[in-house]
Amino acid sequence: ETIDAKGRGAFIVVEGLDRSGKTTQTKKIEEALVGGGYKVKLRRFPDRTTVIGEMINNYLQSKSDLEDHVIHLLFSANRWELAKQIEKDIADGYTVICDRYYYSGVVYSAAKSNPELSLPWAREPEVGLPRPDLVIFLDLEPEVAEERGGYGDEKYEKREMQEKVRKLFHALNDSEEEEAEDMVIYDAGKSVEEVTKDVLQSVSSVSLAVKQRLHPELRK
Ligand code: NYM
Repeated sequence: ETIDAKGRGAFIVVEGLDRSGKTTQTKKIEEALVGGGYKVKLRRFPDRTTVIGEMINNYLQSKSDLEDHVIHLLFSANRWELAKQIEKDIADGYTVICDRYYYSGVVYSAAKSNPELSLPWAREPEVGLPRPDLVIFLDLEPEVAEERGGYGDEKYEKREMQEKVRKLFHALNDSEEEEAEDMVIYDAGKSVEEVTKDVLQSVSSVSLAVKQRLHPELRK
């Protein structure tokens, strides 16, 4: 059966700890999909090219200090300012592969252990953003991440914070929330080739399902 060229693209998110190989795997997914004849667009959050993205960048590089709720809302606003474009790309048939999304948004903020910024509070500003068809979580022990040449010197790139982030990603995956339905966890401690092989299995089946209209609409 021929596939309608006007079908939408899939929305695929790659999540994980710092140094888990997200950026490498995002590129591998892109190569595989392009090779399979899909139209692909890559995105990453934070998108540091916008005015809001610049504020986030200054915060991450400790050039500015922002109150916890403020930086949380800026990360969210950075997604909202690009949400319509993502929806448009998907409707135009592009498969959008996104390096981090609101799963990082929720988990990194909640990992600060600010009693006024709980996980449920952190989720609220994200409600209504386009929901991915698949979220790949690249799981890595913080010890292994450190062996991979250590973290950079941006905010959050410290062992203690990474441990909390990892716990919260797992908690989200074990929760009753819809985030849990979307997430597939892969062991990012394996070689790049092995991780790619694992990841591409999920990516291929989701891309095909979307192409065959088995996932009819992009959800919110
Ligand atoms: N981060 C990323 C957040 O705290 N909230 C968010 O919503 C997003 C998208 O930004 N340590 C954090 C996680 C990372 C940092 O990301 C920069 P990257 O992928 O290193 O550019």
